[in-house]
Amino acid sequence: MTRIFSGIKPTGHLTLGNYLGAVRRWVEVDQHRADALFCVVDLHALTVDHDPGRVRRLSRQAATLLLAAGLDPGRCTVFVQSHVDEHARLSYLMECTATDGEMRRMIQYKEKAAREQQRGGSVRLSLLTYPALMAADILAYQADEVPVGDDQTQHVELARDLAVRFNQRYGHAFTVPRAVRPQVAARVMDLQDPASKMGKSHAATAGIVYLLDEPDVIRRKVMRAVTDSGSEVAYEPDTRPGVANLLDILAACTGSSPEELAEGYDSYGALKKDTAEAVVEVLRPLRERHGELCADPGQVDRVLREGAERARALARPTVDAAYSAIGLLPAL
Ligand code: AQP
Repeated sequence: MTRIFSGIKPTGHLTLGNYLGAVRRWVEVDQHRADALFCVVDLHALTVDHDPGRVRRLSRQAATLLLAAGLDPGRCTVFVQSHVDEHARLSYLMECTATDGEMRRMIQYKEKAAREQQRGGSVRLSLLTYPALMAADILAYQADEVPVGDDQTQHVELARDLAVRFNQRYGHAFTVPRAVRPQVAARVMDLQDPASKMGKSHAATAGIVYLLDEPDVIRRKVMRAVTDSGSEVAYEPDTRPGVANLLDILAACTGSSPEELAEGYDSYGALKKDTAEAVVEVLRPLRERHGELCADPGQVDRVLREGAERARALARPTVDAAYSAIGLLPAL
């Protein structure tokens, strides 16, 4: 059976981008067709300036939202990365397999390092080695597929390269994974800055729809979305990214194509109104279920405990074998 691994970072409240670009597919497709592991990758949240209490709260919230969105622990494994030591153990072997140049070429590293420096902060070493940990996340489970949005495909490519290199040097240890991207809404853009993706860790929040935003807040954010100077609704992502983003979001929420939708509108106002309502409706059941799960915290605890146990049992033999293959003396 195909094995899938994917993760979500507790660096902020989950957004519509996370949902349309990743989580919805995990729920509707991936957990039904494969042996799927979904992980709150909390170690990755420590690669930039962080508040310990906030990371803990966001980790819990992310896990609860994944269940609220419809991940079913009877069908898939939901767990927290730091609960399974094998991620950090294997990450070191990946650092010993990757080169400094490969890490520095990563677009996300360059962007985030620049952001940290602009803020006057220093760049953590773990930001540079982040892709080694991500490769470990994937390879520890012998994952065949990694469903990700556009922003993460470069990291999955590197994980592939590291798997191939390790296998060639030390004997077959890892499945070589591949990135799988959703057809629609692979990249949801910020409503106020359609040149940037809607990212949960961004400081300016007016263009970001959070999964737990109240319906009226969602409506306000969508109605205030930046569009373009023209007035005719057309799907032209390169020249009119603001309108294209709204059409992509509406298409993802309604299962239509953005080009077809564009033909049905003659004003930005009507497009925004329908987009806002579509987003509110898509998120409504998720918000309700989140409320129910918060009232029963024992249920989330149980899912995370059992998820970590299963993940550990899957990862340990692979990581032990990799330790031995690379030349380390097995513990007695
Ligand atoms: N805007 C987006 N559109 C489509 N997919 C997205 N994803 C994230 N944003 C969008 C996908 O959601 C999954 C989990 O994302 P993540 O936690 O790795 O990244 P993030 O939400 O983008 O978090 P940050 O902290 O805001 O990100 P950065 O690191 O960019 O600062 C992934 O499959 C991702 O592709």
